Amino acid sequence: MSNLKAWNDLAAHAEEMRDADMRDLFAQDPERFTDFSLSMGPVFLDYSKNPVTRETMDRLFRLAREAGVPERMEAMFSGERINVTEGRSVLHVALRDFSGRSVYVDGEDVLPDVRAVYERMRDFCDRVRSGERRGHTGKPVTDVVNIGIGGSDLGPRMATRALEHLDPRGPRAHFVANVDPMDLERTLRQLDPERTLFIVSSKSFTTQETMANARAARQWLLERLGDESAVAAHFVAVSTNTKRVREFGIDTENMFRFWDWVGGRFSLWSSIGLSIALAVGTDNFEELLRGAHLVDEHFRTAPLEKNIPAIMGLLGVWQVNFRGAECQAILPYSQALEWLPSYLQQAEMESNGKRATLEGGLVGCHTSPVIWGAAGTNGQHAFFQLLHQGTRRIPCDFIGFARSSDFLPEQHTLLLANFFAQTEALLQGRSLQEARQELLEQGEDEAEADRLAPHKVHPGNRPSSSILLRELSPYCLGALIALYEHKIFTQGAIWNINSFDQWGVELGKQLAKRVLPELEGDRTEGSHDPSTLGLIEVWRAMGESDDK
Ligand code: G6Q
Repeated sequence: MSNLKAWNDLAAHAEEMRDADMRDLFAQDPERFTDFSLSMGPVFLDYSKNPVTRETMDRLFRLAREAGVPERMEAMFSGERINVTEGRSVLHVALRDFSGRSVYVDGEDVLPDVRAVYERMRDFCDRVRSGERRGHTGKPVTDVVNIGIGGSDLGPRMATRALEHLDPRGPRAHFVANVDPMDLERTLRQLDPERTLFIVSSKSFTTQETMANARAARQWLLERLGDESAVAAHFVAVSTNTKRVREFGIDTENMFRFWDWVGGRFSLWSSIGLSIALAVGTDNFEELLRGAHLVDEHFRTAPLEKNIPAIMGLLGVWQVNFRGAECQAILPYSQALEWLPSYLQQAEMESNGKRATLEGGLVGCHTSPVIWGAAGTNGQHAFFQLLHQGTRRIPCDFIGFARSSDFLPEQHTLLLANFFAQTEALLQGRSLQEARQELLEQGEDEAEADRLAPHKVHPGNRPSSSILLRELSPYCLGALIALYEHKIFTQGAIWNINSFDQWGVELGKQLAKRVLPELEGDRTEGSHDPSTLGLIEVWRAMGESDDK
């Protein structure tokens, strides 16, 4: 992409913009907020607090066109195998397609199969939730445990935590991911085996952590219910791998399928979302899909100039490649979205943390920034210090819901006051003179004001985007997640990388398999680097010693 004309034009423009101050840009242009904001359905994006001008945006739109973003988007929606390293289509959008169109993979419409699985899922969830489908001893299900990791954990976990307040009568959802036995132990400790349903969620059904936790959970259940036939009532599987599910001992009657064209980190819309549907109900789950579909249609049809996810992607490219940003903060002003930063960390960094181009060359520019964040207002009392006064300028996404719930609505207003005030403070900052004046007004003498004022300077001119959604509903949440999915898509297309494979994750899976037999045995092979070899030896010694 650095050989594209638009890329070089942007580089030249970035030089001109190097010292641009957003406060001046606002002062010069009374229409700035109107021109640099967009609304679509329940979504509103304000990107006016980014260091861009009309010219910047025009050049970014040209870059998107030269890089072929619209064509790539069409290739995705039409089922082409755009995941070229795994030879797969990328069709999570098909899972939430309510348009009535067909979606073809190898000449076959996939939607009838999608609907059939979805109907089975609906029927199953409705029967569990109504108490019709019970446990082995006849008791209704009160607790659901999703055992999965990565994409088979973070999506369902994030969405369930965001929405579970909608149906307090639904079963409680628990999530076990880590192979650290503490994760499973802490969860099982709270559960009654007669009332617990385990969902083993794994696309491959070979993932070490998930299989270990699933085996241990089955053992726990058998020890308590004492009957092999209890497994059928208490275990279901979500996977693409029927053979492995059968080998594990789960009847495929109790299996919910999905397809290789659904990437792990994009799979919450598939039967991987079973825990969401069980916790909040199938109508709410469908609303989640509908919200995402709204954004899919927008992404596919809106011109780039009005296309919210495309603009989010382009702003990121501007920040990373032309303004030197190394990370991106995700700041949901919603406790319900506390898992969103972790979820987006995977979605963005696993998708676009790549250095090989589609053709196998080196990408030649930075790709995904480091994604991190936490729910506001908690973050304000922790790392916001660095956002305001640190040496780096970190682009921030502020996310909030306009409407409050019925519980303490005035406190919701307080939450949003913080949201808006933070974006303003990042923009406006506080000058040395202002800081000094304030100190004098507080009664400090001149010398003390001079001494303290530099510590109170906030440089301001720090970038943020604000996403305001109408309310914390499944529909709005679905829309929000899809916005980020398509932002990621846009950036991957511009960087000319494959956003849909994850070879870096695969390596970890292989390496652990190699080390395990050595730890289980009593000999360490010489085939490690000296540090790894040393660590294994120290581990053995520590384990065997009686020292405190
Ligand atoms: C996601 C990744 C990865 C994956 C996990 C779990 O896109 O591929 O996070 O979801 O490694 O894999 P399984 O679902 O196959 O257990």
